[in-house]
Amino acid sequence: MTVRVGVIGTGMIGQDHIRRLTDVVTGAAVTAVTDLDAARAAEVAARVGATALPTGADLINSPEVDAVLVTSWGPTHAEHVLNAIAAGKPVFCEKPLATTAEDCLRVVEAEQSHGRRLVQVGFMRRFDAGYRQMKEVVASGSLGAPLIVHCAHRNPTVPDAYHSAMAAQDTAVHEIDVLRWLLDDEIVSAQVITPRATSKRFAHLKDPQIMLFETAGGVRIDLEVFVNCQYGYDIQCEAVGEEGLVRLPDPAAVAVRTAGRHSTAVLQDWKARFAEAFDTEFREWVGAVAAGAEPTGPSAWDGYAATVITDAAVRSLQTDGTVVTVGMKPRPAFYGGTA
Ligand code: NAD
Ligand code: ISE
Repeated sequence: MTVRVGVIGTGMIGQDHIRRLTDVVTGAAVTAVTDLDAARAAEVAARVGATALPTGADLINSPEVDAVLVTSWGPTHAEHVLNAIAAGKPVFCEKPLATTAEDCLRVVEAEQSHGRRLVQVGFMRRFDAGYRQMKEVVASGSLGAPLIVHCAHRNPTVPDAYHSAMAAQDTAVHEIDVLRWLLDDEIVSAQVITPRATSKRFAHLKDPQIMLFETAGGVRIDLEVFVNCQYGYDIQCEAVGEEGLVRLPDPAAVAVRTAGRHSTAVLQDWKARFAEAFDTEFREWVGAVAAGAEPTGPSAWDGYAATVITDAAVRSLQTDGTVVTVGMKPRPAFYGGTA
């Protein structure tokens, strides 16, 4: 069976996922698209042989659409996801699930009322081969109990529109999701402190930031978010346990020796760094939809948890680094697991 996917939002990541669903993943076809920019939607539709529809609601209710991909702006996600649940269609939503905890809970409640999982949230790191290997090692118990996780999330630069809260909401949110999953543990507090700001930034931005998280099990996480580091897109993660440690591998790159130097290139953006993770994420999602099974990737609950934890980090940033307790609701049995 070919899964007929409708895409809401044909901007940067929407077009990349459309290419992925069209050229990389088997078993899927993009049959409908929509965008507030109708000309852009029409251009993309013509390129892939899809129909351009006026609105997200038209697309969700179209008989040509089996499953929905939401790649519009964050504040619009909840409405489209709720409409997809109402139509009983599987929906893949790029992060964030919603920009407020209240809207995330609305999705969680609607999905539970529907009675089975329909929603997957686009936290792609869970599909990265390196993080998956790290999880196997942590889960095997060979390191003993995890104690500390050291992380860094560095982007070369960000545009003017990026503001200080986005360090948590847009950037650290990936570590927040992947570390809950890696440790199978919940984050219970957040603190954000700011060292001297780099001079290579827009004046309004606090960059870098150091984020400190604590889990229910007592693991301490330190995360450097530095979004104007200049030199490249660099993701580091090292989990220290009682009997050893496990480190995220850097992407494979040839080593060059010339002119008295030995060097390897550093990637420049997240698209290249997580390209294979995105491919795997969509392969597994399409496979589940085609089989009529529930999605196995990050759930609506994970989307809610990520938003509540980033809210706590932003509150800490705005209160000069106070330690903020994460006010998360109890996890419903519907979502299984612990984190
Ligand atoms: P973008 O601005 O390039 O594209 C968004 C598109 O959605 C625009 O064309 C806009 O006109 C359209 N749009 C907005 N609201 C709409 C609506 N209600 N109905 C129809 N079209 C609508 O943005 P982007 O960089 O592609 O980001 C889109 C989403 O993807 C964001 O939520 C962002 O956080 C997420 N994202 C995720 C990752 C990741 O690493 N997983 C990376 C980048 C972006
Ligand atoms: C961007 O929105 C992403 O999601 C990237 O993965 C992240 O590295 C970047 O900092 C964000 O701005």
